Amino acid sequence: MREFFGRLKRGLTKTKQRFGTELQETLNQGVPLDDELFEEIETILISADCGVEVAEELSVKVRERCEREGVSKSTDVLERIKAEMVEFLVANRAAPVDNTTPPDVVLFVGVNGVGKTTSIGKIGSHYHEAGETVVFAAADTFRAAAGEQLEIWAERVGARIVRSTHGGDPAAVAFDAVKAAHSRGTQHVLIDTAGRLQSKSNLMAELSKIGRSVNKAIGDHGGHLRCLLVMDATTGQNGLLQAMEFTKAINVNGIVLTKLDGTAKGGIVLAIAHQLQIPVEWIGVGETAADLQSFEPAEFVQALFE
Ligand SMILES: Nc1nc2c(ncn2[C@@H]2O[C@H](COP(=O)(O)OP(=O)(O)OP(=O)(O)O)[C@@H](O)[C@H]2O)c(=O)[nH]1
Ligand SMILES: [Mg+2]
Repeated sequence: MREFFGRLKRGLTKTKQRFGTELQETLNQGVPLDDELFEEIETILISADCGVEVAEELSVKVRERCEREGVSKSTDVLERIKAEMVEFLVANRAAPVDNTTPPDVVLFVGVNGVGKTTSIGKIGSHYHEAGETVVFAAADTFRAAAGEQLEIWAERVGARIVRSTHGGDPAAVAFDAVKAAHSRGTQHVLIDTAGRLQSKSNLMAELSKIGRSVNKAIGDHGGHLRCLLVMDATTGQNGLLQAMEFTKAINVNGIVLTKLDGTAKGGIVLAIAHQLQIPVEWIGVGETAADLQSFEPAEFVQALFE
């Protein structure tokens, strides 16, 4: 548990310096709780990529909470900011995964390079360590090296993998992986997809086709399809726009937010909650399997200020 929190804190160092430290320094000066202070708080929130609307909303809520709770010293405001941030994030929390009808089939989508394949490897590792069985489906048949990359993760993690030849039909790979899970009683099917095809409409059409194919495989034999959108935290507001392209085309159930260790703008977590209204399920705070953690609002906020 401590180890887990330590990694989270380390991974959030850049954001912590930008966000946590700046807020703390502002509030530690013992300044009056006036318009100027709440504007300053807003500015810091915006600079951490929370987005203007979230920054305004949070700042208003913090101010109201301070009044309600009779806070008179600026040094006591930080606890209220933390509380409002946690509340904001909890409101958008992920529903528990439906384990009643295995396999849990997860389609990973997102633009190229965001960390889909790596996240599948890491999440597979989490399940494996929890004693659960996993099969990977290499449904990115577009990029030649994609299958090998997933194969390496499968070996490392002790997962099975279903592959086809380069240029093969991704929907068929996904179908076969679900069938394989049925026949072996495997609990999780993690499906890797291409980040880039000839065009964006091709990509969206292919993802829909994979979804239909999985649902056909689930058929009478049971299972549950979810789609996780992988986003790169370092791409900030631009990444949000790209994400919206996906959510318009397909039904996305959750977000995997990678590379939080590489950005000082971890406020993007709040912007996602607000703009996409899709829960963040996993966050990536580094390169190793243990650096992909399930997202817990209270821990995340705590790590930003410790
Ligand atoms: N620092 C850091 N690097 C990460 C994280 N997640 C992924 N990466 C790195 O990001 C790079 C791209 O990851 P991939 O998993 O290949 O991305 P992808 O989405 O599968 O890319 P395509 O298959 O080309 O669409 C790799 O070098 C990963 O090691 C993270 O949380 N932190
Ligand atoms: Mg990939």
